[in-house]
Amino acid sequence: MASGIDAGLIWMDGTLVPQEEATVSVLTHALHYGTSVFEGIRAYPTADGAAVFRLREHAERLLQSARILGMPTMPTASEVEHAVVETIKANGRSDCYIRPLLWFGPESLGVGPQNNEVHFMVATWSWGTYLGDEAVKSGARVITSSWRRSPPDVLPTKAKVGGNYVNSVLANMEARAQGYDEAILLDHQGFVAEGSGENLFVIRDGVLFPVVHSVNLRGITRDSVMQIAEANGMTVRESAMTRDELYTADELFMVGTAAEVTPISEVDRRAIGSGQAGPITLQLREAYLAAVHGRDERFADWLTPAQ
Ligand code: PPE
Repeated sequence: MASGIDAGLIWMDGTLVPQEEATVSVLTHALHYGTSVFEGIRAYPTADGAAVFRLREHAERLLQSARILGMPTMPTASEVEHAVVETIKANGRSDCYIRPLLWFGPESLGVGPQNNEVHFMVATWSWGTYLGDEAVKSGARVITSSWRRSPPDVLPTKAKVGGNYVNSVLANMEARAQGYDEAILLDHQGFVAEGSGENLFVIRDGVLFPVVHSVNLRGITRDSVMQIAEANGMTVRESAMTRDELYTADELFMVGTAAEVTPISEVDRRAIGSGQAGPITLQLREAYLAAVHGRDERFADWLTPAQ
């Protein structure tokens, strides 16, 4: 089966196998009902070789997602970390995206997964800028989606469950079909939630406002950027936001493992600030990239060697 992704060796239930052999049955429960949980992690080259960024936090969030979905068995956080490091080592890549996935298998079909086994894989591949090099340089052009973020009594929004991501897929497809880079989702009352795969930050009068909403994923990049900004002397104030407050921001940016720190230059055809990537945003992007590449000693604890 041809894939445009070159993942090399993939960790499948305890062994490393070539990508072509890392396959599942079409009767896989997760394929029919979205009953998988996943993580997105990155490894970066550092002066001491490949290092995984905030591996423990990602492993723990994966297991929290599994617990939320009610998976009866799962690896331990240390087993997840081991699998990630072994997969990176086996492929000899120092710069890669890492996708651990737990899913209900093909042992039975029907909505209830009581008789389905939980499987575990880790794949790694090269993944450059998430929204394109142009978005990083000049700022992403985004729209407010007509799709709303699911409320927490409909889907467990704190969990990275496969099925939840249909919401993100629809929002992202809508934005791309209209020629934009990404979609921002509001909640059912109109408050800003997050991007289809990113958390949002506003800058106003030199103050950093991480957008807060109870339906958002507890982003690890968001937490990292907040800590970096504080360590660099910025005032950081988590804040709920409305759509109009985005329009009048001095600067706006998105963060995520895949997106890293991506400036936003336009929302709903309105220029943000100067209509370019904001200067403070670009400084924070550089500071984030310094931390993930091991060039900032203050954040050395965030790196796990993988070589
Ligand atoms: N919100 C959502 C909905 C989300 O999917 C992500 C990550 C974030 C916020 C940021 O979380 P964190 O990575 O912990 O900072 N999105 C992942 C999936 C991207 C994809 O296309 O797949 C990611 O960035 O890896």
